[in-house]
Amino acid sequence: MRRGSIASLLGIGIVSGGIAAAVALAIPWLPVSASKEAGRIDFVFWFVVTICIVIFAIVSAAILYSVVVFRAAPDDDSDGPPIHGHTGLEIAWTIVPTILVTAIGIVSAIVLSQDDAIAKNAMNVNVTAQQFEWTFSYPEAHNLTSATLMLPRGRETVLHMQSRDVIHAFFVPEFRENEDIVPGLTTTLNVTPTRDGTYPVICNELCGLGHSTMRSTVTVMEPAAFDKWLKGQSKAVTSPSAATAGAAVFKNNGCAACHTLTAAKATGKVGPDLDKLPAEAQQAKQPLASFVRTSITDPNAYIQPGFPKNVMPQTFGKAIPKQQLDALVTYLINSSK
Ligand code: HEC
Ligand SMILES: [Cu+2]
Repeated sequence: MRRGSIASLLGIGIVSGGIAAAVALAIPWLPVSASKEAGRIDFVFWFVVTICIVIFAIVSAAILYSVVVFRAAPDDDSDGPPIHGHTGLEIAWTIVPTILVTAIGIVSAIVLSQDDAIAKNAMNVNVTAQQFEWTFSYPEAHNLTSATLMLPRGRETVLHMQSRDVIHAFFVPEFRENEDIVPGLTTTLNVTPTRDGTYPVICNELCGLGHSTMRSTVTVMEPAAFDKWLKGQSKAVTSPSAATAGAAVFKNNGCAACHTLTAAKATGKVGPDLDKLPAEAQQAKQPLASFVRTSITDPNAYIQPGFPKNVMPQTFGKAIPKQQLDALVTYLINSSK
């Protein structure tokens, strides 16, 4: 091959590789990375992208060079020269991809096993998924339940995930991880947050009509702030005073987003006004206490006229521990009097 052709091949390769690298780097394709696991997964991602850019540069150099240099003249109708392959080239383009794919496989396996390793001081959180709600609970804090996931920065958390109906999937783009939640199984996912902030929790498995609304948030905070939150809330929800405990359970489980309750300064309008519970129980022809309890644990058992079915989360019956549910019911009865 002539010197000139090697130079032009190199030139085209560098230009097209440069364009591809600029597109990869200049556009923020990924959301911020907020966990140790995400950092490792990003490493695999960029490892593969780099290989792709190099291959792209080589292939586009060969194609563009051939298009220009070997173009047939407009009046040239003759056949091209008969070519019977090139053993050396064929060996090369078999061995090089084999090495690259094996390298990607090894790097991925290392990252997967690092992400799956459970640290000694790992915290456990239970995740309950149900069309179309998330509930998180803290077994180390009297099974305190929360509608949003709170995590301390810098400590590994193991999520133990269960579904009450169909297959869902837990996905936080900033954590890069995705794990299916399958009825009858408990699947786990490790996350070690590294960056304070609030990120979306998304159901990543088409799970029914409300799939796109099956969202919550995860808030990563300073370890000290997290301990304060966890201790404070677990003390509140287990308080012997139903007013304190019930108010905390009401707040943590996101009831205020949908319901009005003056005692809790809640002004939600999606569900019935809970200040009017006695009248609503009468209308349903049920004793107040059992009406309130069943409305929380099995919302579809009775639907308040004028309000939609399947909007109130169905997860509370399983997720909220009995003692905290008792406090919530007492709190609602006392607050609505
Ligand atoms: C996503 C919105 C939403 C959330 C969150 C929610 N609810 Fe509801 N709730 C509703 C809707 C809608 C209804 C009416 C349909 C029905 O009767 O099930 C309802 C009904 C009720 C009722 C029956 C009231 C009546 O008059 O029939 C009670 C009690 C209740 N919710 C309590 C709660 C409590 C306590 C929480 C938090 C643990 C909560 N809800 C969370 C939407 C919600
Ligand atoms: Cu889902």
